[in-house]
Amino acid sequence: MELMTQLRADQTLIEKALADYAAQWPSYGALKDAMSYSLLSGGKRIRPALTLAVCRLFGGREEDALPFACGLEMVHTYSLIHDDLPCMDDDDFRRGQPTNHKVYGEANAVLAGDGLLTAAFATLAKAPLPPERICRGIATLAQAAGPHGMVGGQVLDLLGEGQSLTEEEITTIEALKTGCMIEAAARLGAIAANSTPEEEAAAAAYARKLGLAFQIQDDLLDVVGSEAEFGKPIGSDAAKEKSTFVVLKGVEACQAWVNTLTEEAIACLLPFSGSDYLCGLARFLAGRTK
Ligand code: GRG
Repeated sequence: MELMTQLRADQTLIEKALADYAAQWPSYGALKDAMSYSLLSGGKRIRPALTLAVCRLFGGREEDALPFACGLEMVHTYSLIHDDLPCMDDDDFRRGQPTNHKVYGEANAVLAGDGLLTAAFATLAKAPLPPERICRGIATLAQAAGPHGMVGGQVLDLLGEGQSLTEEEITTIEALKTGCMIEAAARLGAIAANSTPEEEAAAAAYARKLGLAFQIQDDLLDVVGSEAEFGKPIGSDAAKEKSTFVVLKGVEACQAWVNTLTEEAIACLLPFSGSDYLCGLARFLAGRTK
């Protein structure tokens, strides 16, 4: 299937599954609305699409990977809600719409994030897989999302505001904050497919390169992107005096770096037939504008 056709089909599958999970949440106060507002508000669904694609690459069934994919997207959504809070990045817009706390208030936004984080693991637990693989999936996501991964990266990111960081320090922060979840997305697909350890390692290596390229592209869009497409004000990193790859290396060097990392990501999957979609996805993300 052509790249965009497959990506749209994956996004449609993921949207439907997420909406079905959301429909089951209880309507206590604003909780269901606040959780659904951010979960169903036009994310690109790159991480869950990656989970499905890696599962297919290694001969697995989409329906086995879908609960893993959706759970991971719930964790991603919680992280965006909390990241936007006044006590963190204090952002008013995300995906072109007011942020969760702007609509529902801070307490509801905190609780919507907490609800999504918890519901995520219940969702993984429902995967139609043997218990041992469900446990590996849960452990993989917990490792990536928690103190060893995204939460750790967020702490370092907040500490780094207003500081001039080295390339190594920025790389560590971004690998933890963004990279771990993208790597987990690939690993979850491999686990759902019951891949060999070598296959999972190759998918993880691809995802690490992809994750770094994704983050650099995000930094680039904050400088040279269009606010209408990016969905939030341009220049917010500079306003917060954040050390980013673009501050350190400049726009042109970062654009070249994204292209190099993309080709390195693709090289990780060359031994596997049927990797065209994932190769195309890497090139598509390198050219993304939102
Ligand atoms: C609050 C524990 C905690 C963590 C927050 C993910 C994160 C950590 C912060 C987001 C900051 C940010 C903008 C990072 C750049 C890369 C990134 C994660 C972008 C957002 O992901 P997309 O582009 O978002 O996949 P969509 O809207 O498509 O879901």
